[in-house]
Order: sequence, then structure tokens, then C-alpha cells
Amino acid sequence: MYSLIGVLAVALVLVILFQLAKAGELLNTLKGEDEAVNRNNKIQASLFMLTLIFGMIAIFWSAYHYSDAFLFLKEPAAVHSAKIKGMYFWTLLAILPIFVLTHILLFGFSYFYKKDDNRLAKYYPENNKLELVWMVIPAIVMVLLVMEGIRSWTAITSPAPKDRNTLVIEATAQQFKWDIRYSGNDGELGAKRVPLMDLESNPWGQDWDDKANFDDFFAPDSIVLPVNRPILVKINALDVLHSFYLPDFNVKMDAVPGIPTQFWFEPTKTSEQRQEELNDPNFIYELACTELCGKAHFNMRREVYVVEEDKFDAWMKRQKPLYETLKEQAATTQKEEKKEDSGVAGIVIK
Ligand SMILES: [Cu+2]
Repeated sequence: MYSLIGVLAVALVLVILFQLAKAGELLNTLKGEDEAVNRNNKIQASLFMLTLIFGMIAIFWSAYHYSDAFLFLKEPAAVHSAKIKGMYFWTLLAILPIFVLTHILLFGFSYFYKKDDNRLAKYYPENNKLELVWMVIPAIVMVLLVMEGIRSWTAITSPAPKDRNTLVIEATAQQFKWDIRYSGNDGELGAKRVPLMDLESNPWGQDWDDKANFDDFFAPDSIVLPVNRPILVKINALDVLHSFYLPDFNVKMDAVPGIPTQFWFEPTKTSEQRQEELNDPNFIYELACTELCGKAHFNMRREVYVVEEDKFDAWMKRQKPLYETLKEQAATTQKEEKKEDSGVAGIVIK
């Protein structure tokens, strides 16, 4: 109801503006074109100036106001994220003066050089020096930014360090959840094969001929990670595009159906340390899907806890690999079958 009233109100305002413009045009023909054009030019020029002033104020205010939310200033909580934060800072530093300057020129020229009957336009065909300056400087800045970008990108997506006990996890996205598989004690994810997939007993098609699968387990609800240890995340998607995003660690990677992606990062602050740092006892790290993937996209949020190594080990010991669960299930069904058999046999014996 409210949205209908809103739409009607907007439509009404548009009609009024249209009628006013029409009335103004009629007035102009009555008064004489030239004077009207001059007045109109002055109004337009002043509007340009106002847009520049209020636009700039709004941009700087919003950048300042939302600085925390967009991680301009918040201290990152992982090794690589400091790199990304640095790149963000340098990119911003490089483009901010250009942004301000070009907007002052764009809107300022429209204001200061509005039509003036006493002024002739100046013919200024070319200036090689000026052109060289505005081509060479941006080119150098771009090359530097891109080079640093490639270096950081390679560091993040390169194979994780082997000698540092890297934790390997696998994140598989589907509408609308993440399944997080841990590699268990062997640090290796077992092989998966599509033909083995079975919704009831083997949702990810783990190949039980591969022993690396025996200790793989799935995170029950929240994701628990050890601090100061490299974590390699292998990312998949089952249906549509999703994106694996850990905002506090400044790491993000698309989950693409059919194309495995990966990155590694290293959390440097436990959840507790982060709570203290931000002075917010309710703070929780989160995993978010940053690809609008459907109706329940919001539902893909998962809580992430970064804990000390010993706590992590204890948590890991409590997790049950799917292989164990299946083995137990098979054992009980076998027992039941035996019972039934012996039951029948029992009658016979009796
Ligand atoms: Cu999603």
C-alpha cells in the first residue's frame, strides 16, 4: 500500500514538473527567446556548481561515515589482508586527487564559462606537453598499481606453504548453503567422483577407495579455524555462481560451477582478540556469499571462529568423519539383519 502511494506521489511530482516546464516554454515565447535562454543558462550553471559542492561534501562524508563498514581503516585480521588493505590505500591515494581535480574542472567549467555575450570562445587546438603529461603520469601509476596487484594476487592464489602444516578445507556452495569439508589429520582431501554422489549416504561423492577420505569431516554448523596457521580453501559450486568472502580477512573468491578456485590465507587474530580489539564482545567473524545467488542468498551466512591451536585440535577430535558414521550405520543394519535372521532361525530352533 505504502509503495503504491509512493509511486503515485512520484508520478504526480513528474506531472507537475512537466506542466511547469510547459508553462515556462509558453512564457518564453511571450517574453522573447534570448532573454529566456540566458536566464536558463544561469540557472543550469548554478545547479552545476551546487552539484559539485554538495556532491563532494556527500562523497567525503559517506567515505568517512562508512569507513569501518568498508574496511578502509579497520585493521585486517590475516596476513594477506594487510597487503590488500595497503593496495586499497595506494589506489585510493592515486585516484583521489584525480577524482577531485577532474570533477572541479568538469563542473567548474560549466559554471565559469556559461554563455556570456561579451566573451568570445578561445581557439586552443593542441598542447603536446600537456598531453604527454596526462598520458605518461597515469600510465606509470597504472603500471605500478597493476604490478603490485599481480604480486599480491599470485601470493594469495599460489600453493599454500607445505612446510607449515597448512590446514586444507573445501567449501562447496549451493543454493543456499556452504558445505565445509576439513581434510582431517592427514591434511589431504579425499578424491570425489560424481557417479558416486548419493543424496542420502554420500552427498559429495567421496571415493571410499581413497584412504584420504576416511578422516574427512564436514563442519557441523559454524566454521572453526586455527590462528597463525595457513589455511588453504578450495572452492566449488554446484549450481550457480556464489562467492566465498571473509570480510575481516579481506579475502574473497568466486565459487564457479565446474571451475575449481582456491586461495590461502592466515588468520592472525583469534575471535577473542578481535572482540577485544574492536571493543565489541558480540563480534563474530563471518563467511558471506557475495554473489547474489537467488532468493535465500542471505541464508548463506556462516559464523567463523578463530581459536588457539590447542582448542582447534580439541574441536577437531570431537568431529566425526562421514566415513565413520557410514561404517557405524552399516554395522547396525548388519546387526539388525542378523537379529532378524536369528529370530527366524530361533523359531526354527525352538
Ligand atoms: Cu550464494
